[in-house]
Amino acid sequence: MAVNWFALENDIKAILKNPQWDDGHIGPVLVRLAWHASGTYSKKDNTGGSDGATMRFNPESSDGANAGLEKARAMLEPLKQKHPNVSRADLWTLAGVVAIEAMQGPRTPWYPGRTDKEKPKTAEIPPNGRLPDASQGSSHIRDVFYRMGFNDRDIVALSGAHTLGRCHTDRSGYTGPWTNTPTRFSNQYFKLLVNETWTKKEWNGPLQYEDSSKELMMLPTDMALIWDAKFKPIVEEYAADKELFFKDFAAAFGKLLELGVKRPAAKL
Ligand code: CCH
Repeated sequence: MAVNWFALENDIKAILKNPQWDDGHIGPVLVRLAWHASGTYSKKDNTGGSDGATMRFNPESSDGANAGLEKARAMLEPLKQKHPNVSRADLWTLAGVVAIEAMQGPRTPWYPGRTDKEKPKTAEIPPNGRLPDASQGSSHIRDVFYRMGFNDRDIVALSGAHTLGRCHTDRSGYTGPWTNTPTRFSNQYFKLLVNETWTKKEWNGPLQYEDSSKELMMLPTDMALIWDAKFKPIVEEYAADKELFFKDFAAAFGKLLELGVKRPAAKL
């Protein structure tokens, strides 16, 4: 039986606002789930990516980079039960798309057709360490995103998702939001990177940066975008032109969600 995509999207929209969750909204963590499910892709051997919904299995489920995402997956599970014909791989990626649009972002091109692996062989589950390490710099970011098939412009555009959500000491070890509007998709992240003065936060946690109000944060990988001579002009473009950022983000995020999907290539 076919999935009623219209009803499913409406059901996703209906669970986004949640007073029990950070900032009253689960959209940001759903975007992170869609990204981490997809960002394990390696173009070298065409492994990883969202197809298979392999994040349910070890070692991917216990990758430190995925800490906290079990909660996001659990929040989507009732929708899987209500729409049994949707694969979790489609549900997790679509939820990220619906969340961004509901938070006033662009509509990302998205296509169904992923299937769930029920008993994946070890080789079918991406190993730990494929997702970026926030403590590192631009050469690491390039290694990770070039492995997926992205270029510098895509990397900067995708990083703009950090306009949403926040860091948690019990998940990544970092703390705080990047912007004052963590549930509204915008180019605020780029504006802050360009216009704020960022200094090292003095605390016992991992190295992160704070703005002059001490309420907002940047990871070392975020700072790398303005310290790198090739990334910086792209950050400045997006800081100055929200529409351009939205257009480039939607294209790059759409490409991310397609990585490794085993069906006839979707038209992007
Ligand atoms: Fe990210 N991200 N991300 N990120 N991320 C974190 C949270 C979010 C990195 C590290 C972190 C992307 C790229 C990178 C989101 C979307 C995207 C956290 C905090 C770390 C650390 C996790 C916690 O403690 O809860 C690094 C490193 C990179 C690249 O180098 C990309 C690409 C995307 C999407 C397109 C979103 C959204 C969040 C907020 C999650 C939440 O729970 O609020």
